[in-house]
Amino acid sequence: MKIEYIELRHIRMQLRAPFETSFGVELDRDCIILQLRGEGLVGWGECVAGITPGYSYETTMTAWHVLSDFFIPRILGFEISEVEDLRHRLSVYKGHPLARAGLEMALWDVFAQVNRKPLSMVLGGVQPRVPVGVSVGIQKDPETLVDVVGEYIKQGYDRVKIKIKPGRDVGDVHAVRTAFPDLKLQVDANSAYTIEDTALMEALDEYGLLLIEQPLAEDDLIDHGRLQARLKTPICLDESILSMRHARQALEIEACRVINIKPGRVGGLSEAKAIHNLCFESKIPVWCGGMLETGIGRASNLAIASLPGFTLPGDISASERYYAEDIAEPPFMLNPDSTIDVPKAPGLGVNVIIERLERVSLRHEIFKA
Ligand code: OSB
Ligand code: MG
Repeated sequence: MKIEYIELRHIRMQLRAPFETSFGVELDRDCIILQLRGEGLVGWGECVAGITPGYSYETTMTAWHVLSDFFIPRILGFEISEVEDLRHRLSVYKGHPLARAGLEMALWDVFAQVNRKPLSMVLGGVQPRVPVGVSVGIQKDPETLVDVVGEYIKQGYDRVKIKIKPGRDVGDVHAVRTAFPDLKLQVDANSAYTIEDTALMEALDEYGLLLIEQPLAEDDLIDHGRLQARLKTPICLDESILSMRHARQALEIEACRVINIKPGRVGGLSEAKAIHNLCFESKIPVWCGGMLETGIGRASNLAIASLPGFTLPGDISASERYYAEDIAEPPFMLNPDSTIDVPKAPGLGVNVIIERLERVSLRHEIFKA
């Protein structure tokens, strides 16, 4: 298939509620939506790099630069017959996994449509619906947090993740655990601690948490291994795992017992699948993380989360939890058993509403072969 046309759009979507993590507060969500055309078909991708380098060193602007100046020229006008061709052509460049993954998603969408199959089936998915939870940002105080968590439980979420940071950790966990003794509860520190905080992690270890996500720095597998040896609670790595090799090495030194797979962070769905396969063989449970995606990225997350090793609930919540109006239809709804259905239509299986997309666009650029 010859890649004839690629369009980039920097969009900004207003979040229904501010989302606070250890690296900052987001009031709205920026990302890049990619449209790729070839063989008369249109594929969509979402690059999840945000406006600040808080989660990753990549930002919406660096992703725009790397996509338009380096990645797109490597494939525009070229014959790409499978996703591996794209990966190979981009392999001359280092890093920038979020940018890479956005482009790869659009290509997966087109190829799945060529085969008239839903993306989940093309990836090897087996689950028609996937277990999901909700990721709750840091709130004004622990009382408010308990109210917010209670509201999500009422909506039907049976697993809740709360964000923690120094000063807002054991107290918040204590409050939520006391209010909801049987809740499947987990925490995410987004790398806000160091090995010096081991005593604090040991305190969290007493709350029956499902897992503790990314407590230490992203480039610190060794100390994660030391910390894991001291805890009953599984450590789950997010930011530390950028590739299949990182996953293998993390498991080898027992730096974690669970992995959060985000296709963006690892450079695309292919690498995400490879990490899943490794973990599946090693009996390491995985789950699909989220980056506050629009309906496009959410459809892709549901597709990968349908693979058999995704046994823990993902950070894939209903569309209405994030945005008043999404750019794709139909919206994803929560089932009463805390699951979301995997799209069944060919490709990503969602319809992008162009008029809504244009309304949230800050900038767009078209590249033609
Ligand atoms: O660390 O998992 C994270 C959102 C943005 C950046 C990083 C993270 C998150 C989330 C939100 O936790 C998950 C979601 O999309 O619901
Ligand atoms: Mg995380």
